Amino acid sequence: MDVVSIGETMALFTPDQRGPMRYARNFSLKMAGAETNTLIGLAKLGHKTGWISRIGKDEFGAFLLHSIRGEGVDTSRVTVDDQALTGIFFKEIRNEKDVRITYYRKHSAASRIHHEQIDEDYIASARFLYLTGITPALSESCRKAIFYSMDVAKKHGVKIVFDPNLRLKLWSKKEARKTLLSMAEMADLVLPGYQEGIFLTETTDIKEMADVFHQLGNEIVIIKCGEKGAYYSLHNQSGFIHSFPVKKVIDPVGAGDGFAAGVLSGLLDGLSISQSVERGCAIGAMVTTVPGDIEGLPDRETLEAFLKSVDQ
Ligand code: CKP
Ligand code: MG
Repeated sequence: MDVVSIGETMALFTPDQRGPMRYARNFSLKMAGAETNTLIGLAKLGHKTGWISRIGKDEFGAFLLHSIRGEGVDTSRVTVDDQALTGIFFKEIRNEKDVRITYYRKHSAASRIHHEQIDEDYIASARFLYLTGITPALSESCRKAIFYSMDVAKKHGVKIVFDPNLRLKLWSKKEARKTLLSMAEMADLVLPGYQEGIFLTETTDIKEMADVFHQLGNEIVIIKCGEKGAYYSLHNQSGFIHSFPVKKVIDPVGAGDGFAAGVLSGLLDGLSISQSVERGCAIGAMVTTVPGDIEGLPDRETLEAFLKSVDQ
């Protein structure tokens, strides 16, 4: 395995028309979950990825399993749970700056992820363990499973990559800050968005922000600045990569996960940090140009073509 991840993926409904969802009558069904968005992005680029999760023994669970497996992600460590249902959520796009998410995921099958289902050998076989701050917000058993998986990764020298993905609809600021900082302390690479960085470090200065993460123990810090680009910092070097222009942003959700896929793919290919961040920015941009979280993730050929088109 190149990258293994743990988290919840849900059936996603988006109204077929823009504007308040109360007037929507027709919805499109897609799937989304930060962790599988990244794993699928990596799989499309030819990397070996595996997903640890729980789904309900229901039709949405079957839909997720077929789709994720179909995208080339290993699902052999996904448990089918007959005691709870697969979570669903709605994405209401009023305009590209006003996207509203409504979750129906409380007590979902994935919220029952348990440390006893985490296969030590499976994590040990990976180069990277990729985690987000969404999973520990789902339940106490999820939080335990996440910390257990990080202990396993540390024991076997597997690098931990952490995207805080702050979701204040799932927990309080106090709980979120405490848990996300403890996760960050165990990570080798952190990928916060700029606003998440402010929340966790209480500074708006990007260099100071990176230093706080370095002091927590992070070797590589990459701060995502949305349409501006991304700042990266290692102990002995830092830099800023400008984002790629896109004609029109259709749906910004999932860009961060695409970015993570690009960075990880670059590192797996042996690229430098700046080149890896550049690949992250390219994929993040591509994801925003189509509706849905995974539909814009490129294969190698599409990525090359995109990079060539912006070069000209
Ligand atoms: O930070 P991003 O916009 O890249 O993340 C989006 C994902 O997992 C989305 O797929 C959704 O299912 C979620 O974050 C979530 O649980 O909020
Ligand atoms: Mg994010």
